[in-house]
Amino acid sequence: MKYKIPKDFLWGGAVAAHQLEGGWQADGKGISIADVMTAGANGVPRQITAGVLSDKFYPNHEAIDFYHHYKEDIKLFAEMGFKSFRTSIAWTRIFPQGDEELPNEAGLKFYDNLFAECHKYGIEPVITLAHFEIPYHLVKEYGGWRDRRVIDFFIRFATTVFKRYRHQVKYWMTFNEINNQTDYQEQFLMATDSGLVLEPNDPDSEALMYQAAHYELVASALAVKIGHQINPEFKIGCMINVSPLYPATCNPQDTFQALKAMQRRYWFADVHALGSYPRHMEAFFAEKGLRSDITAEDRIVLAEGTVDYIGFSYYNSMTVAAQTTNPEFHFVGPEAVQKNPYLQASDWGWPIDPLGLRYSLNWLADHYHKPLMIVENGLGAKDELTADDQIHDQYRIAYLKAHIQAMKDAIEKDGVPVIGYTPWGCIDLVSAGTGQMSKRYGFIYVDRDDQGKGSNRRLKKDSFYWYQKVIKTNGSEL
Ligand code: BGP
Repeated sequence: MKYKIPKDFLWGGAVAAHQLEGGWQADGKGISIADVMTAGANGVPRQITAGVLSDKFYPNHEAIDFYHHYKEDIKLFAEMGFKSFRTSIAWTRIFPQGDEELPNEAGLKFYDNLFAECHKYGIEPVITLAHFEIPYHLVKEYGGWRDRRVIDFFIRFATTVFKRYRHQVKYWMTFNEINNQTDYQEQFLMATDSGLVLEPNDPDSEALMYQAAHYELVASALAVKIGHQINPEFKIGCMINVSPLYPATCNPQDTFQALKAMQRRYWFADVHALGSYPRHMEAFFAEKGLRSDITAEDRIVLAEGTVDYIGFSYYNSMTVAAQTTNPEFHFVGPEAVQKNPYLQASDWGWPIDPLGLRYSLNWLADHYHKPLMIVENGLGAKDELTADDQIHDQYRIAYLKAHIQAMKDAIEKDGVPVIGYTPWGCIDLVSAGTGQMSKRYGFIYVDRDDQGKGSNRRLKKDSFYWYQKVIKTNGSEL
């Protein structure tokens, strides 16, 4: 029998609470790390301010006001034929400060309503627990995930929502792109992944990253265990950013550098899926003298709380070359990354590589032998609105078509078990990396600009009708 995209395949779209909900103070919501991130631009980093400052613009505060538009938006997703909708539960709607004993009922109610609206159309919610949304109070008072007590606060949050939505939500993910912080020199990635707000070149950043990541991995494993007790039907996954690393040349030095870079970026998935640290990381910690607080009890938890599936984002591949300054082949970031002469790039400089998605799917299947879900993929691009309210986004269709074809090849020719595809930003939203609205991913256009001005009206792009057909034909017509 020929391998095919399964009949119950979870076609859909993905977003995150802080990038679209707005309503940053609605119904008792607290301030999250995303609420203190200013707008950046292409090549201009976002700043993380010390609290909310009155003279700064914070694009996530209002975002696209999904908080008040969700019924209209879900109706549009249903019209496209979505079977699933990936979003996150904003931690600060449920526990505004993060360390309270009791949850905020009004916040819980919002997600009751949101999930009911999804189910009205047969749309399965796929929920991320932590998507760059740690309560700012935990950042300020505890220093984010460097503090072991944050595990308990996270578990209280996870347990609360697992219980509340045990009949509404089946698919969960713990930490969004937990491995972004591999680039520990990038302040923004440390803040969004782990609530670590550090000075540039902080000499402790590497050690702090491994400590924070460990506590997150323990929290994730505990959540998996608790979730399965609350509802054994739950499918709880991890969420890894996958950008496969290619060697710049066939020089063994570059090839070995690429291998070490893969190890250094993807060990997080080993812990999530296999339940223990890979030996190459233990050896690396020993060699570097990095001594995190990792207890024997933690190791048991990690082994007992392995994930049910691997959720991952894929936007691009990366290419690396060995550096004479790095004879041990440690992957230390930007200086090793090269331009790939075989690939075009997006306007934001992200290489476009559909075969890299097939490569990633094969690599993940070989390593983890678990179902895979592509929970983010897409092209951030500038859209132009015509005088008669059309958006002819052929470039987006071309990108998605090539990537879905690559996914189909992986399923049909390579036998990779893929259970869903939720392209990123199915409705235009605030970019995480730049804070821009003009970096658009959606099938649905939202009339709002980088300064937060606009009517917020929703319009269907050409890609809306194209994706509708893809879903309707279960991927046979692209
Ligand atoms: C991932 C994040 C998303 C998202 C996406 C696109 O890293 O999980 O939150 O925004 O990338 O990135 P950007 O918004 O920077 O274009």
